Amino acid sequence: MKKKVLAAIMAAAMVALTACAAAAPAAPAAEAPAATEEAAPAEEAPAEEAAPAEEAAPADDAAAEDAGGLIKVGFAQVGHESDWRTASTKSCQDVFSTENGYDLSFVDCDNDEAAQKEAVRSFIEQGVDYIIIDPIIATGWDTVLTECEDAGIPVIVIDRTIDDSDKYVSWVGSDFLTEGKAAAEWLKAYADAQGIKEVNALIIQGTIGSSAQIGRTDGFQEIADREGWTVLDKQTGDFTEAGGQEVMESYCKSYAGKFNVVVCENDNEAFGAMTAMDNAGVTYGPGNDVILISYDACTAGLEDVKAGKITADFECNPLAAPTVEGVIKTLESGGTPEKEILVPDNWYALKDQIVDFSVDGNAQSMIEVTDDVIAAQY
Ligand code: GYE
Repeated sequence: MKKKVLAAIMAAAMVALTACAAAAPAAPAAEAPAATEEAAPAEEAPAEEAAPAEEAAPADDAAAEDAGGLIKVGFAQVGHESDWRTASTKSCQDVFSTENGYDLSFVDCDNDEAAQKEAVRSFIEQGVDYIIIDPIIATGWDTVLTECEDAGIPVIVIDRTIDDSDKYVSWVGSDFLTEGKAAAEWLKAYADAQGIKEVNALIIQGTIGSSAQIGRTDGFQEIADREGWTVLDKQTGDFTEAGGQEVMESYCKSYAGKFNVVVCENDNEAFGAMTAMDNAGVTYGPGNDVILISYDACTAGLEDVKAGKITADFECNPLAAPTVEGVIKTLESGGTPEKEILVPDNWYALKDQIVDFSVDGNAQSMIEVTDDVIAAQY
């Protein structure tokens, strides 16, 4: 997929993202709300007293009146599986608040694809003005997006991509393939600098079929193939700490003494993998048995980089909501937003683990993790 960066929008988004990053402390995943439908507006319009039949408002108008002039937005969120997700939810709830002129109907879909489609259909029934979807998996969307189109409700896709339908106005998210390639290109440069000749890697994947998993796995594998590295195994940890721990426990038994790189496709999986390696007596981080690579770079992930546990962390920025609001404002004023809007990411390590590398010929820079960097992170 070809990604287009719209300089003007991104410049505005960067200001908003920076402000948001400073303002939004990360909440631990454990504190994430359970799968509930929050802020669902009242289903029925208050009955207008003795309104003559011919003046009765149709259902859609009644719904609009309910919102009291607010813009009604339905957001079908993936779930609450990670620190990243918690930050994404908080960012959307902050941006699409009543004070900002929105009536947000938020559904935590608890990583359940069927529940996510149900949520979208419930938004159509409610007659919302806009639907935001963070698609759990990348395929299976055309039917429900056609229903949104038929209802005249614009859909904005956030974070993960929809790969089998183009019936949405805009997608706002990160380039997961580049994240995967960046992790591998960094590893190549770091291994060379350390005189490490062989790479025997284990990968703990995200939710299979999600575009975040597909991009990170494929990007890493492409460079691994080019370099002739051995990828011993790939299994999913479903982007959760418990999943990461379970997969790593089994890897520690099956591949004892055979691996020197572990790639976790998000920080929460890395937290679980570290517990499993601790229990198995495997050491990780700079100068130890295993080079541990992770994605997301949430606050707790960067703290583990600082503590010399995660060797390098490849960010995925969850604060896309201000950019999504920009898309809605463009639509409200009759404009046409960009179809694809990229949220930029950064790569993080301690000073001694920072090496020069490029991705697709583009030189990359890394950010040294310090207390100030951690304090400013989501
Ligand atoms: O990396 C992970 C989350 O879709 C990019 O989903 C997101 C991923 C993120 O659960 O932590």
